[in-house]
Amino acid sequence: SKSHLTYGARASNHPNALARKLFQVAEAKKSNVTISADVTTTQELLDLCDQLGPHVAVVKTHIDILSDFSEKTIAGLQALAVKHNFLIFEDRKFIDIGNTVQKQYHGGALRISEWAHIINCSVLPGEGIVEALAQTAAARDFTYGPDRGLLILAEMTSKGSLATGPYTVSSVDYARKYKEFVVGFVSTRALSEIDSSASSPSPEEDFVVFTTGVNLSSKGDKLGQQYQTPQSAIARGADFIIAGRGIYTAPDPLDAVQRYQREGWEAYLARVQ
Ligand code: 5BU
Repeated sequence: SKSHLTYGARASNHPNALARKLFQVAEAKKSNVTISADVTTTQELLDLCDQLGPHVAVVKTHIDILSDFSEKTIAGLQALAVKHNFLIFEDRKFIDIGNTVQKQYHGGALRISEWAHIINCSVLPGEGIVEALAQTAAARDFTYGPDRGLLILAEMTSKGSLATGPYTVSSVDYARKYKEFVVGFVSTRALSEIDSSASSPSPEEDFVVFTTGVNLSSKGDKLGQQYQTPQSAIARGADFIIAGRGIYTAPDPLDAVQRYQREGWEAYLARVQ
């Protein structure tokens, strides 16, 4: 695992353009925070991104929960991503046959491939889903540049999650097989030690770990969400911590995001020392 190295060192060595950008942004802003911006109107989303943007590396969206998604949503998000130097991750969790996910990723009502730097998918359908999304991203590169990447949903934070065991191992196998497009995982820990019958860790591999379910003031919610702190997530291997309600429902979200930024950065510095 490369998790003992600084983001700067990982940025300079990484073969994937999007992974390099992620690490560069983290280093430049001294932030490994991803805000999960789960609000339901365009105005709330853009206000939140403008207010918290200086303190986060990534904004994670669920674009289908907006009641008023439009061209304004996309244009606004893209402008704020440039203004505050953050990347956009649409947490769409694609999970279908290749032919369907290509249509869900590119075009449709949401036009995800146009504005989301990062997407994620489950490998429950098998490796075809990864290949299909990679093809679509490659085709779009002619227009939108090489800055598109996929995270494989290797584990989930909810109670009783079935994304464990052989499912998680296959997630790692497919990430290694499609490493030009797969930048890493959504998981609760680093997975680079996994050595399976289909794949083994290689010395140069450097998958980026995003960990959800991060909250400083709660242990979980009434619907099965389970939380850990920034410190514990990063000690377990998270490169980017994802927090939603812990930040945007705090009495003062700006103060909260700065607290997550500080704790996340201190935990990172402790890990790379
Ligand atoms: P919260 O408000 O910090 O609990 O929001 C967590 C976000 O991360 C929310 O958008 C979920 O859809 C997302 N999530 C998660 O909570 N757990 C997972 O395993 C995955 C995504 Br994958």
